[in-house]
Amino acid sequence: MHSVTEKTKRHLIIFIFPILIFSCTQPEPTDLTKVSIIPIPITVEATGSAYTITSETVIYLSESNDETKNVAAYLSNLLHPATGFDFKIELSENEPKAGIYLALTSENNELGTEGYELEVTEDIMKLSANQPEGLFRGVQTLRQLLPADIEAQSVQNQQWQVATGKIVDYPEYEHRGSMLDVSRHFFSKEDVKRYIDLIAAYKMNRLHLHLADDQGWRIEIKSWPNLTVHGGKTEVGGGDGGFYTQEDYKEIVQYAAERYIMIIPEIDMPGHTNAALSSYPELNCSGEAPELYTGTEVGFSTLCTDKEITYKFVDDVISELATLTPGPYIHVGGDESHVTAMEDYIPFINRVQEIVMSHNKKMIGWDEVVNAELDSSTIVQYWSEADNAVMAINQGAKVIMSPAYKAYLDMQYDSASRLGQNWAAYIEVDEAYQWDLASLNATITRDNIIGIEAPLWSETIETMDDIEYLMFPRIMGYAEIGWSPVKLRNWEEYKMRLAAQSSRLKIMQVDYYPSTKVPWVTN
Ligand code: NGO
Repeated sequence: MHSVTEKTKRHLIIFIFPILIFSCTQPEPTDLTKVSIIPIPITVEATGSAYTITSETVIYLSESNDETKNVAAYLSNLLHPATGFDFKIELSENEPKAGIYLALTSENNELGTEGYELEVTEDIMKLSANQPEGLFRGVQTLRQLLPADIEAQSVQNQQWQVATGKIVDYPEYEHRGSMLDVSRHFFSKEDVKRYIDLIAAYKMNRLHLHLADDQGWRIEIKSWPNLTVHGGKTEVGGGDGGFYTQEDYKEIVQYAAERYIMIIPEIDMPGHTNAALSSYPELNCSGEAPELYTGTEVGFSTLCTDKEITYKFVDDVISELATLTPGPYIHVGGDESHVTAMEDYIPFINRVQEIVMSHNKKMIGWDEVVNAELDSSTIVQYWSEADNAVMAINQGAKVIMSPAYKAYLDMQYDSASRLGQNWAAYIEVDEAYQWDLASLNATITRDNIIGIEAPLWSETIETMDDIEYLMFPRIMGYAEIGWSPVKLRNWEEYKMRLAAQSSRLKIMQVDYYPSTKVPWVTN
């Protein structure tokens, strides 16, 4: 199929021979179609030769603005530690003869805002896209085309070859993300940044932060300071909690934006609110504040839905959050409000939806919010009841797919997993991969789905290593489910691509779960 023609053979001799003389490392394979790329691109054509990045390589930009310069700097920072090269970044409106060329074009409509085209010859590596965002996604592909050692943080003495050919690639779904629960256990700003880097590597574009729950309130709200002073003090198990100041939060939002990832903040209500109720007695129907909670039960707390102060509170919180949030969404939770009567829950959600919209944001809620009267701009996150997702669609709302039995990153892989829960399912790496968003239910069709989100709830996890163990390798499969069309996805083929990622993950120091379902390749 991808036979090496006589011409490419000659090229191989001309180009690889000098390399063999000057270095003792083996050249990388030069068949672009054989390189493991996750998520799998739409089309890949190989031309059987190689481009080599050297200390002389220049990164050229077709247009110089803050965003393109940012992508070029990101690429240069990515390549610098392992290569040791200091890349010059230069403007070149016309295509240069050699080097790495990041070009904005408007020639290819099918690429949309996130798509890219990568053309590699022996002389030039040309990445083109309609938007800087597409260039950024393309850089993630480029990264996987280089030897795994490119991820090393110290200089590696080897050849930096990329197989020649052409890739055209764009996402299936607009919304591809993960959720991190920073409430049950608090994770530092640095951990969140690493989380962002890890999902960015697989072209995800959303990070939903679960910022408040029974066990902790994690975002500074200046008009209600006790939420963090008191409500952020602890976490599951009784350890020190923590919270993000608004400055920290802005830094996270900015860091994510530089990687074309939208932060979606969530304040869960009216249930899952013990930390808030414990911080302000007036939010309780009894007028008395409960103790802080460090267990893992759910469904026991509720805001007092018929007190006016409750809506003042919600409006203040959403107002500050909306100001901190450049993206269009505020997530208001709405799940498992088991101690809120349905006749109180419905008007509460209706009113909260109005508040969110009054701050020019769109509401997202867990699937129970379908019991209320949803605005057509509201998005429903399906996690528990398919019937709720169907009700959402019947109300004209779009759906984010996070069915717990398929997409929850906190589910154990199997009964021996050292972390996680199993109330929804055990989710092995193959189970996590082998499903299609638009085929779970006859009513939840492609048109009604904006994408996928894989939530990582943190009842059982405390450190970045713990996060990585539950996250990897499943997150790579979820990224592919969101990015690649279903007709290109097949477990038997995917597991080989995944297996080939193991040295890369090791060099990235990702503490992944070494599932026996995957024939891991260790160098
Ligand atoms: C449920 C619950 C969360 C738990 C999680 C654990 C939703 C939307 N509400 O998902 O509070 O942390 O399960 O898997």
